[in-house]
Amino acid sequence: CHQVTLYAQAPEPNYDETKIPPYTLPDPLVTQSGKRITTARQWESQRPVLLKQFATQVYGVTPERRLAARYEVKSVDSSALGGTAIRKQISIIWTEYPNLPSLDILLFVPKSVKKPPVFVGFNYMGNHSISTEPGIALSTRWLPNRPDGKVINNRATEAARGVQQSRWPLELIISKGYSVATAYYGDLEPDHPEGWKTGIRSVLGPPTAQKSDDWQAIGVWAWGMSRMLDYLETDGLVDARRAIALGHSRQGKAALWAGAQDTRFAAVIANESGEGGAALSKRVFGETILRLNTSFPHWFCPQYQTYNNRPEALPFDQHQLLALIAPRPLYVASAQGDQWADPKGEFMSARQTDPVYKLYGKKGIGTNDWPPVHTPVGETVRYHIRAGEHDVKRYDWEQFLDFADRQVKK
Ligand code: GTR
Repeated sequence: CHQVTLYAQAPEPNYDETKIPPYTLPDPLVTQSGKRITTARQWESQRPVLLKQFATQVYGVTPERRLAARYEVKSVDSSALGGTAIRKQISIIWTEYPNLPSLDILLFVPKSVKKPPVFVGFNYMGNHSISTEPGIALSTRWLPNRPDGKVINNRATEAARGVQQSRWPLELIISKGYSVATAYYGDLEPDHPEGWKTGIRSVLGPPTAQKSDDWQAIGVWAWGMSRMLDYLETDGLVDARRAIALGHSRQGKAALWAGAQDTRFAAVIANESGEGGAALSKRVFGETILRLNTSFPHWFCPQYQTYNNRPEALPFDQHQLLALIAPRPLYVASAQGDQWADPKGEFMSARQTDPVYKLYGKKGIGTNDWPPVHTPVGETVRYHIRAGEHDVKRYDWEQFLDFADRQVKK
């Protein structure tokens, strides 16, 4: 079929630094009309222009219409995680559309802290996958099958509890005085090309309009992070003004887009977000726009496909998405075993935001030298590369928590 042909035509992924075609990155402090930006205020008047570019060229336009929602608290357990945390399950119910799946939030709050900051991020395999606590509802939604049989016929089995708990070191997070709000990203749109038919896009900006800037799945997930934040603003247990958007890989892309659009997020963490996330598109290394759009035709807006095989034609690059987080704290993390995501391109992109943070008197990455593994660099913008594969590990969380202590907790 069409997709397979496209993929077969894609050049072999490049992993050779010497084979990266020369490219020029747009200066984040120069406007499209060539004016130099020298103040934070000028930068802020430039922000909407850039946001619009990312909407029309990459992620699609987020619909403005608000979906009416009702919050239903499903359970509260004040002796979770060995008595250290309150565990709450809340469903966001889309009241105008009773057939739409609810967005089911799982919230852990440390008992030792009043109104703690909160990490907000989607999980990949259902709320039950992040912990083995039996009180967590087993997701009944479509899930990708697992070779170990823990998800069969696209449904979770009891054996799927805790399958991704290593990505969510809850005891560590709680002991450091942070809360966590997560939900299964498939509640909003199951992650496959037909997923939109049972998700938010079936009622909000459906792709049937066939517009080049239609929003797609990454846009939906980013939108969903803001809807979680809407709820958290109503929950007195946490401090929603210190909400940290966090995402790994495709959810790292979504977290960046959420943080760029929704300045209520106090900080953003993008773990191994790669192409279409933190990595520079014009730097041809690992995954490319063509590969991304071929494997995941439902993630980005149709217009993005016009840059397949010609990233040089993009009027901007992903460092400008990162700059849209300024002056808020931003963490970009890579893994050595995840060359597909172009760790060096993620670093260079983060580094490129320094002049924008400087307008606010903030220090960003502060060095051109890509650091060795396990050597985080930067202040308000921080970066590390970890040894090991594409994943979220305890090491990553340790760095995120230290960063949050310095930049968000205060
Ligand atoms: C890969 C994709 C990456 C990244 C990753 C993930 O297959 O090529 O862009 O999103 O999946 O989400 O784990």
